[in-house]
Amino acid sequence: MAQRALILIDLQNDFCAGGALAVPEGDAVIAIANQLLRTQKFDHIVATRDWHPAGHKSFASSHDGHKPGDSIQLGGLKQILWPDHCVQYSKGADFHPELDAERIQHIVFKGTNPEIDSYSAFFDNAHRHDTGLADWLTARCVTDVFIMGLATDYCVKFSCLDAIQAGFRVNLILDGCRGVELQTGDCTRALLEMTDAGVNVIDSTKLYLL
Ligand code: VGL
Ligand code: ZN
Repeated sequence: MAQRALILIDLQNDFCAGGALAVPEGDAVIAIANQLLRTQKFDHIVATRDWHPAGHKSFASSHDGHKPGDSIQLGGLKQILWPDHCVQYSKGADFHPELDAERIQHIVFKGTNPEIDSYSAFFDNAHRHDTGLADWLTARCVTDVFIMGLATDYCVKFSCLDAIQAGFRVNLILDGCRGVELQTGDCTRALLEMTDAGVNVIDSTKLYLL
């Protein structure tokens, strides 16, 4: 039987208020995640955690003369430099304290290679290292994934695009997402890219009708 998975992207302290890479209104999605976690609508629940070693090359602090928001070339790819965030075992890398994390069955730790960033739940940004998530889902007969979290214009977007490529039916839970919006319009452009690729955009309230 076709199975549904909820995939929660990076619901971690550093992306919420007071965090190192706080996403505007990031905290607002925690309550939505909790409501979804308490429904019986999903057969499987997965969460990602951004999980960088200290000195990760996506950190501006790892590059002399650069500041957060700058772009550089890293391993042949464009890399936006970020403040130090989600450092392994730090408080900032923990799930938000209000997230009802008990029902999460599988956690994907990403961004662990210091040389390359990894926005997607499925692959690093060069598409070389596979996190194994697609296989994990396929082994459980998952055909439909429901994705929400932080941030719309980075980890959520790349996770949705990779999920489409991997052959899943992909639903983006829009009210469960917030974006960094470094440039005005980034979230809108990300949404267009996702819908163009075949992502279905829904609201969490619609899930109760499934
Ligand atoms: C993210 C920037 C850097 C995200 C992670 O979760 O969207 N963005 N690392
Ligand atoms: Zn990161």
